[in-house]
Amino acid sequence: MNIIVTGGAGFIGSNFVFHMLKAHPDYRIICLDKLTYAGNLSTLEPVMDNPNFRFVKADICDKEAVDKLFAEEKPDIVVNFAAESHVDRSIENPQIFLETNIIGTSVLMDASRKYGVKRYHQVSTDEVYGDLPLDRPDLFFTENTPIHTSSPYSSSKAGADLLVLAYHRTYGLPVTLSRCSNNYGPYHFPEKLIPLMIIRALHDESLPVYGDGLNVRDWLYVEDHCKAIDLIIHNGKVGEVYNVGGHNEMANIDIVKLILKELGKSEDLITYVTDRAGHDRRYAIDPTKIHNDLGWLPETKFADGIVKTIKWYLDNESWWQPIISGEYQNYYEKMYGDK
Ligand code: NAD
Ligand code: TDX
Repeated sequence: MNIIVTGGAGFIGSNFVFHMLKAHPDYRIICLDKLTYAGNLSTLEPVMDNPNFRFVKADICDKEAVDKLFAEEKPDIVVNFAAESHVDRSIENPQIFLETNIIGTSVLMDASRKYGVKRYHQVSTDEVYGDLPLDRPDLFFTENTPIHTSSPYSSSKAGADLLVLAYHRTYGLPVTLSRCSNNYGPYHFPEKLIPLMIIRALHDESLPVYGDGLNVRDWLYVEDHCKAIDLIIHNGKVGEVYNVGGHNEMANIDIVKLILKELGKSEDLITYVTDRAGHDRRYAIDPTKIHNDLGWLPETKFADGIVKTIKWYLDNESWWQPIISGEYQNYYEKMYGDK
């Protein structure tokens, strides 16, 4: 089985590459990644010499490069993780989100049609459903919740989702789609809430909490997400959407306080800053469908996962230290310089 994994040098994609090489030692995994600021080749170092692994640096929007790779590898399955993924960046510069997340998806699907790929899987997000009110804890996102986006990021992901379902209906492309809640774990890029707070707390720097800090996210350990995708590409029904989440809702401020407690740092580091524009209030996934149809359940409890994650960042400074320089530093200054 040949599987092309796009965005495999990023957070979830790299964890998926590791998972697949371990769970299916007879599969060949080909990672296609542009290595944007969020892609890190050092992450994939442990598998670079694996004969069942190949890395190719290319842009999913580059038709020629994508066509060449599909012609060479004749993939059975394509799993598309490649995306611009940070909401705050999409507010600063929406254009690249439309290019990568929508045009890139269409380029991959055109190649999948041309080369008779047996399954095209699109990795999407719960953000396409918009948000839920804080005072209605009885409400959850199901696969039938209407698309109702808030940010340029979520709109670009929703655009891609609609295109994926249209390619299935119009051309009969055998697609599946997963919409996952917030992931956390190793190799999470330090612009996102959990790694950002861990690293800044370690440096005794202020921790920028947006708005009142009461926004709720539904956290899932990244390995559990990878297992869900593995199940969907093998046993999921073509044309279907699967929500992936762990019933693990937490307010941002509680996560920040938990990190400070684990690191033995003072809550005085917490600084409330200007809220994110259009900030979604609450995400909460109903994972009944993937549980009933495919037998998936999250295995890592948040209390254990967050401790493992903090320990990983403490043990792997050599991974994140080079990242928090250069381009990222410029971005950071722009975002937080006046906050
Ligand atoms: P990430 O930003 O950490 O990694 C994205 C990867 O895609 C990087 O390696 C980057 O180099 C690559 N990439 C970007 N543009 C590319 C292009 N044009 N061509 C080829 N490669 C390109 O993202 P992530 O957090 O790992 O998210 C992966 C996917 O999962 C995304 O599609 C995202 O929308 C989705 N998702 C993420 C979360 C989350 O909590 N992180 C939750 C739900 C869904
Ligand atoms: O400095 C910060 N302060 C803060 O309060 C940052 C970076 C974030 N936040 C808040 C905003 C959110 O309510 O923390 C929450 C989580 O923020 P992010 O880590 O940026 O994630 P989010 O916006 O929820 O989106 C994530 O989950 C869904 C991923 O980045 C997306 O790619 C995924 O689709």
